[in-house]
Amino acid sequence: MSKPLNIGMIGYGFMGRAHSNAYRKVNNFFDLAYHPVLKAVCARDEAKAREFAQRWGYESVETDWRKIVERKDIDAVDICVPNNLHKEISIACARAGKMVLCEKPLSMDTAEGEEMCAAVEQAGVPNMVWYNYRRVPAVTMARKLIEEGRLGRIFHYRAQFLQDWTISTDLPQGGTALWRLDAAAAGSGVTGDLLAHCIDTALWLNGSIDNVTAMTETFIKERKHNLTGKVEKVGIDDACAFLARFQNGSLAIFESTRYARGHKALYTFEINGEKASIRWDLHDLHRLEYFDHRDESKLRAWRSIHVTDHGGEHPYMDKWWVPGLQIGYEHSFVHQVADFLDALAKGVPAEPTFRSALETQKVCDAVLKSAASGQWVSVR
Ligand code: SOE
Repeated sequence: MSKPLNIGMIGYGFMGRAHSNAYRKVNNFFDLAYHPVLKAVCARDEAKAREFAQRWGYESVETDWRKIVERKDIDAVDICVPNNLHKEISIACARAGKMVLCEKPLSMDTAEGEEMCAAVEQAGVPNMVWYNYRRVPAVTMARKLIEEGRLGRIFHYRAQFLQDWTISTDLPQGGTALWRLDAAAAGSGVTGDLLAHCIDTALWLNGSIDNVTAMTETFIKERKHNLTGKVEKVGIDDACAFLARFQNGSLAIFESTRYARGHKALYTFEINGEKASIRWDLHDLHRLEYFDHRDESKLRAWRSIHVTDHGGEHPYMDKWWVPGLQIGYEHSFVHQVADFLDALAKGVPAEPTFRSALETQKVCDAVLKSAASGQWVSVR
């Protein structure tokens, strides 16, 4: 019999749905010592919170997040609200002895992130940040191939995250669904929202980054603000590109924008090693492209591995359908919950912890600092 883990969810947007779906599905597919119980969802708008609770099966509703933190019947709090609220809620949860699962990015900046790490570590509460792309089976497999030494010495890391949803000058900033355009709520634009994903994956696959040089641009300088009703200066970066040097000596180039007409969520990375290369594309997320120079020369080519096989060789896939049948975006969240519950049972940290996610925050801060100064900036 698995033990209940009572969840309090704060926020009910896109990520509230992705995480709720994961909590509901996880025990249908994974054998775990715990099962999530959807105790309460919290949102300021009670009617909307009730509608969400009914749709996803939450037992109750709160309209003040502090109530979730105070409730004795909640073990773990899931924070799915804009970035400017992550710190206050996480620290309150830690002080109340609650486990914390926080949506990415960890915080508005490194200084806030440090406080959050101190709070969860002092309280000794399990904590994790939702960098879900690590749990796409093809991405997890990329890590296995690198760990096995198949690529040899790494020379290059290349990542992009391209979108096109903010090109219209009429799009307002601020408020529900549009807080990602408001610097006061988001902290930054594509750097904290999209490059944070690329950086988290890169640090996980290729180790630490030493220094960076970056450029950012805000193409639309003013937008109406939904909360004030006034036209206000836009404070976020619409696009950001940076060069980086990894501690292992490899060179990297990262690019992200919300102005790449035609691209909705094109997250890609490519890694070139001495012996082999790999590349991955979110739009084809169940495939891992692999080139191995050690192959017989007449057969040497990029192969496209359909990461759907069983037998433990293709990560997570033995938990799903039969070999050859693929899974999608939402499953990365199911895997992250499964790993969290498994780690909880074993009494070990679930990655990325707040402390690991702080490394991504440090790189984001260095990138923004470099873009402002025009200088190379050290991450340390
Ligand atoms: C932005 O459009 C966004 O939803 C990010 O906030 C998510 O983290 C990313 O996974 C997809 O794009």
